[in-house]
Amino acid sequence: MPESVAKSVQQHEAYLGLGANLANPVAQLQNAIAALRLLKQSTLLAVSGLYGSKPMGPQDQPDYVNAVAKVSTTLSPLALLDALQQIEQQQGRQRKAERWGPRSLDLDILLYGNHTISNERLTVPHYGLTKREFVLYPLAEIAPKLVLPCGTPLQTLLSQVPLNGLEKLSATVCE
Ligand code: PH2
Ligand code: MG
Ligand code: MG
Repeated sequence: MPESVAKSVQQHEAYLGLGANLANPVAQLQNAIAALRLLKQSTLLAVSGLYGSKPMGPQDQPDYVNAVAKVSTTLSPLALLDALQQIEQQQGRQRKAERWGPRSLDLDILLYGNHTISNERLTVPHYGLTKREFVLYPLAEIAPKLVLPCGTPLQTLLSQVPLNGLEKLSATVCE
């Protein structure tokens, strides 16, 4: 079979978490969204507003800016992860040992269709998805009726997780 026929072209809808708290976080997220528009084999379908959030983890770090984006992609989960890590690198991310420490840009795969994935590089759904207000509320803005692969409606999780100071910022994302 020719390679062009053998290759899978299945589209998957993936939700991505964006976060930053260093080096002008609003601009970091705006630039990341511009990069996601150019992501190979993918189409950016929706982006939430930008949200200011209190740091989870060490408290001696700046507040974060968070958002969630939805893409349709034919990239495999690991190819998508590679592409996201490349964008993090391009925007000057320095990987540090400190868990939950400050960062100029963090791009996480929250959901990849209805798949559950567990290997040494990637866990999907993202392990923090169900507990983090800065993921759940932006996600609900673009996918209010979403049901997680485990069968739990997003709205059920929202009712269990307080805002914890989360606020939508007036800064916008370019069309
Ligand atoms: N990301 C972290 C650690 N803590 N806190 C907020 N508010 N938002 C984040 O995106 C975040 C965090 C590490 O990924
Ligand atoms: Mg993260
Ligand atoms: Mg990450």
